[in-house]
Amino acid sequence: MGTYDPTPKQRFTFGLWTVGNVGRDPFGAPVREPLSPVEIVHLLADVGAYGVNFHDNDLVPIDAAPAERDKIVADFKQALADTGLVVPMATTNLFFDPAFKDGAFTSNDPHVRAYALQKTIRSIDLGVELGAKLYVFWGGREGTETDSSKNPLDAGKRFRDALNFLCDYVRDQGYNLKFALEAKPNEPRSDIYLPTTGAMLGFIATLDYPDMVGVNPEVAHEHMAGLNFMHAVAQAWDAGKLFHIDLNDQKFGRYDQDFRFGAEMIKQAFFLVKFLEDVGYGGMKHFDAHAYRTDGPEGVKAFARGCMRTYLILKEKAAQFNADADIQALLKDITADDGSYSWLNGGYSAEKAQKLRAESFDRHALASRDLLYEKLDQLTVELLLGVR
Ligand code: GCO
Ligand code: MN
Ligand code: MN
Repeated sequence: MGTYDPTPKQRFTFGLWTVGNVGRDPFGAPVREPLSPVEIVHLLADVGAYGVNFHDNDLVPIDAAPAERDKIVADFKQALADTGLVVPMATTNLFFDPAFKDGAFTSNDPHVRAYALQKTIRSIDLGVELGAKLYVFWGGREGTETDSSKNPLDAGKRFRDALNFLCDYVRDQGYNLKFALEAKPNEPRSDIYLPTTGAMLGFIATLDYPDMVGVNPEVAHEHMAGLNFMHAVAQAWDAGKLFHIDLNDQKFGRYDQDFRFGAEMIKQAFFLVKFLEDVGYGGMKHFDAHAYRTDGPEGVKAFARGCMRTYLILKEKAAQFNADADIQALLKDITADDGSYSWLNGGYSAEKAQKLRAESFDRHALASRDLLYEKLDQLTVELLLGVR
């Protein structure tokens, strides 16, 4: 058994907005004192994180004067230097300010769209200045309450134009920066465009520089829609598009709960970690979550440590699964191949199609096989419950 104490080499990251979350919700006021960005960097270093990510306005308030901005950025850089934390990812807040109430890049108002582009360009400059190699786009307000207000084809075109413009900006500046699109089905808008990771993957193929753009799937966002997150991650991985990942947890179908990783759905979290470890995902493991509103400063640290510990425990469980003789024997049986149909591998040919037509199959025999997935799943559950 390992110690499960996180260290920077495991590449766990948090946003300023995660451990910095003050516990405000639509029904209640903040319950925690705000922490400065410098305090957050030190907190994250204390708990063993590798990096810290931010929205432009997590770091620099939207109405900061240039001198104030420079001081904040200098202090933040000093905290990074003092702790060794890095900034792998940055993003723009295009959802909080009332100017974005009807969207940013997809707003019906060209002035709002231009402002969103300007804000993003400035924020990209700031992210790159602090070392970010990845830039996330979560279109928090890119949606509708009523479809009488906006044509989704116009919205899609505007979003595409904005991303193309920004890709060209990055190329023009010579920045070493890639983009990752983050889907969410709803909240805060009633409907948000491109609501799933799969939708984002389809959209990326329509961009001018698809190679620069991948996805940032989030557990909670696929779970809000009742979907299997690991399957979405696998599709992104298969497409070479898993540029980043937002780890957290939540119950299916609820509001965006942003709970500690593994707090709700241990089995889903296990298969996710197993997938990431089995394929050798080498990107950042970012926790986009926050502590329960019931908790104060100690609870926030327990939350951050808990996210990372659970990941490391599940990583150990995944190795145990891969080494478990009973589980592996079952898997070997399940996937056994006697080679009878290896002639079908390697693609189509007219001869193969001809030969296939002539084959006869015993459907009853095919159906009669007892797959023993019950046994396999129970072994998995017992492994997770710690009795294997
Ligand atoms: C949310 C989103 C955000 C984004 C963040 C970075 O549901 O609030 O997940 O936390 O991840 O804006 O783009
Ligand atoms: Mn979220
Ligand atoms: Mn997120």
